[in-house]
Amino acid sequence: MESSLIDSMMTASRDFFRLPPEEKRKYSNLLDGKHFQVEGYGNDQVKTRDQRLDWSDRLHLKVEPEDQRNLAHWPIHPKSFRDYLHEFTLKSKIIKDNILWAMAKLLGLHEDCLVNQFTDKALTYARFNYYPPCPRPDLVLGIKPHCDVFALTVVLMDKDVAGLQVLRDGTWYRVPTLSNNYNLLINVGVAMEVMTNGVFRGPVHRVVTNAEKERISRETCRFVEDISKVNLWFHVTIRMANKELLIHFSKGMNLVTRKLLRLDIAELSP
Ligand SMILES: O=C(O)CCC(=O)C(=O)O
Repeated sequence: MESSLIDSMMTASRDFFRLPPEEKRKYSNLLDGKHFQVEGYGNDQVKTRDQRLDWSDRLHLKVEPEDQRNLAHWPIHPKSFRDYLHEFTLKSKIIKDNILWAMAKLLGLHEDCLVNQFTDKALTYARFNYYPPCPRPDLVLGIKPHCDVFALTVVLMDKDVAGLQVLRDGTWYRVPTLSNNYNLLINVGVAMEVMTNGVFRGPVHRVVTNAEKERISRETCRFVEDISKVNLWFHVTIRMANKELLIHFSKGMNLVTRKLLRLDIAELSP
């Protein structure tokens, strides 16, 4: 992906988050100011009165299939936001397809196996995260610990400010920034973990806040249409292709539910 496109996308995202609140509210994720919907600009869905909220604003947009875009949620300011997002979506798809080919090869499967799981009806969402400076980073997270439920996520990270952390064996590891470059990070989601019978794992991750600096990230996440069907198909294929890859998940949806439940219960503290 050209660095000029990455720069333009980052600048357009920053400019959007700097718009006055009344302008951003035109794209609100609260219908009639009350009813939460996934798409649009805003914060977490508030489910309980004592819920701890994330220290971040988000803009969430469906970008694929192209004919299902709801342009009412797509900002018209800054002016080129929509064009950059369209181009960024196309380029991210090429990156994801390349990664899916490589992953299939690593599994000893035909290189098209994973790519073919995504028809042109597969959903892709773009999510823009804005983390303002936070006076008490010890008390609040930018995003709580979670696993992505999607198949693959391409994350475009802020080049100056780190914040993303990954959990491994009970320890949080900081994902560094690469100086002078925007980092494109590929995150494996739970759907991919299910599809590959756990060979590729979807990591638990979180975002910490920063007392002085704001941070922005932007990502595109790809869904499979029906995870349970994909999983069943893969059970057969992987078993045939590589005998030692034993099936360790009987049903994809069970794994997704278990992982999310575990996170809910543990509510891993910062
Ligand atoms: O901000 C980041 O670097 C990652 C964001 C993230 O994990 C998410 O949006 O689910």
